[in-house]
Amino acid sequence: MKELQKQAMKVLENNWKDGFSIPCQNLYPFQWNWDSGFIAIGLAHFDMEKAVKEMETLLDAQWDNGFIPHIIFHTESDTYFPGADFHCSHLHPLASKKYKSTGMTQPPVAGFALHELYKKSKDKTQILKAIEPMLHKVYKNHEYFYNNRDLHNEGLVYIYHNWESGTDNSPLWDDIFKTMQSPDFTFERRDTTHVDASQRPSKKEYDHYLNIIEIAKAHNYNDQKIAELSPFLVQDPLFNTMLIKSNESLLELYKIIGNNEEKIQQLEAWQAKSIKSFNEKLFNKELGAYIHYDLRNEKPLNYVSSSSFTPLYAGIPTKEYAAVLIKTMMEKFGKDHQYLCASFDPTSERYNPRKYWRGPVWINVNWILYNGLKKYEFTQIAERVKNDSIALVEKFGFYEYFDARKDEGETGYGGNNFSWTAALIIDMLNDN
Ligand code: 2M8
Repeated sequence: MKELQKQAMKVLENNWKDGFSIPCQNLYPFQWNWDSGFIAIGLAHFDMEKAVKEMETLLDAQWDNGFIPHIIFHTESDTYFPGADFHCSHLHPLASKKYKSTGMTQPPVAGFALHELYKKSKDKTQILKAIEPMLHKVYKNHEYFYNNRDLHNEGLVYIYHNWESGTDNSPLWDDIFKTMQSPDFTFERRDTTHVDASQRPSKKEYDHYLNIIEIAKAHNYNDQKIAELSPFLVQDPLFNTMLIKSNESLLELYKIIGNNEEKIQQLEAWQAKSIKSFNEKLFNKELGAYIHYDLRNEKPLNYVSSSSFTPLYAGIPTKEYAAVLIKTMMEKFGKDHQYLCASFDPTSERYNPRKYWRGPVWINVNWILYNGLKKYEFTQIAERVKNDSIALVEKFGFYEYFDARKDEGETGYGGNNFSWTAALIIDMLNDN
C-alpha cells in the first residue's frame, strides 16, 4: 500500500467520532451533509462498517418531509459559528426531534455515495441489505426536492442560500449580494481563529449569509415562503448535477433490488425532464459552459467556474457539448502553469487563487471532474486531474484547498488533515 494512502487513512481515523466524521478538527466540529457522502466513499476502501454508519447517521437526521440538513450538530462544541442556537431548526414543524441541525441543505450526494459503497463491497447481498432502507430515505429526499424546490416544474431545483451550494463564497454570488441590504450583525467569527482570515469570506459576506437565514427563520423555514421571499434563489449546475447523478444511482440500485416499479418510473421521469431542461436552460453557448441561473432576479449568471464542468459526471452533456466544455476548461483553467481545476475562472478579474471558493483547487470537485472526464473518455485530461490532485497533497498535505498556480503556492489553505481530501485521494489512488 502506498504511503500516501496510509496517511490518508490516518486522517480519516482521527476525524471519526461516534458514528460520523467531522470534516476537520476545530474549524468544522460537526457532521456536514456532502462531506459525509465523500468521506463514506473513502472509508468504503478499508472500513465498510464505518462507511455504512457514516451514511446511516446522516440519514437518521432526515426531517419528516424528506429534507436532509446541511449540518447536524451532534455535540455542543462552540468552536464554530453559526451553531445550533443561531440556526434553530426546531422552528420547522417537521424538523428532526432527535438532532439539532441547520434549516438548509447541501448538494445531494447520498444517492451516488450509496452506489459507490455497493460497487466497492465484496459482499453484495450484505451491502444491499444495509443500504436498502437508506435508498428509500434518499428517494424521499429527492421527492422533497422535486415537490418543493422546482418552482416552474422544469426539473431544476433551486438553492436558497450560498451555503447550500457548497461553493460558499464563489464570485458567482457577488451580483446577488449587491442586491441585498444586509444589517451589520454583531457576532463572533470562529473560523478566522483557526484559519488565516485572508483565505476566508469577509465580514460583509457573513452579514449576507446570516441575513438570508434570518429571513428563512422568520417564516419557520417554510419552503413556499422562502421561494417567495429569499433574496438568494439560484439554479446551480453543480447542485442539480449531484441530484441527477444520485437519481441515476437510485435507479440502478432499485433495478438490482427489484420490486420498486413505481419508484423506477418516477426516477426515469425526473431524469428525462431534468436533463432536458439542464441542457436547454443552463448551457451558455457563447461561454461554452454551463452556468448558474438567478431565479430571484430572472437572469443567467454568466460566469465559468469549476461547477460549470461537473455535469460531465452525470452524463448530462451531449458529445458535442462535452467537447465544447473541454475546450473552455483547457483554455481557461488548463494552461501548463496551472493545476486543474481552479474553482473559478482564472481569466476573470474576480479570480482570487488564495481565497476559499474564489479560485483555489478543491479535491472533491476534482474527484467529480475526474469521474466525469473518464465517463466521456477524455482519458488524458482525467489523468491530469487525478495526478494534479495527488501532486498537491503530496507536496502540501491533506489541506482543504490549494493554490491553482504551480509556481505560487507555499502551503495548502484552510483546514489541514481534511477528511474529504483524504477520502477522495484514497479513491483516486485505487482507481486505474
Ligand atoms: C465549507 O462551508 C462551511 C459552511 O457550510 C463553512 O465555511 O463554515 C464549504 O466548503 C462546504 O462546502 C463544506 O461542506 C464545509 C465543511 O467542509 O465547509
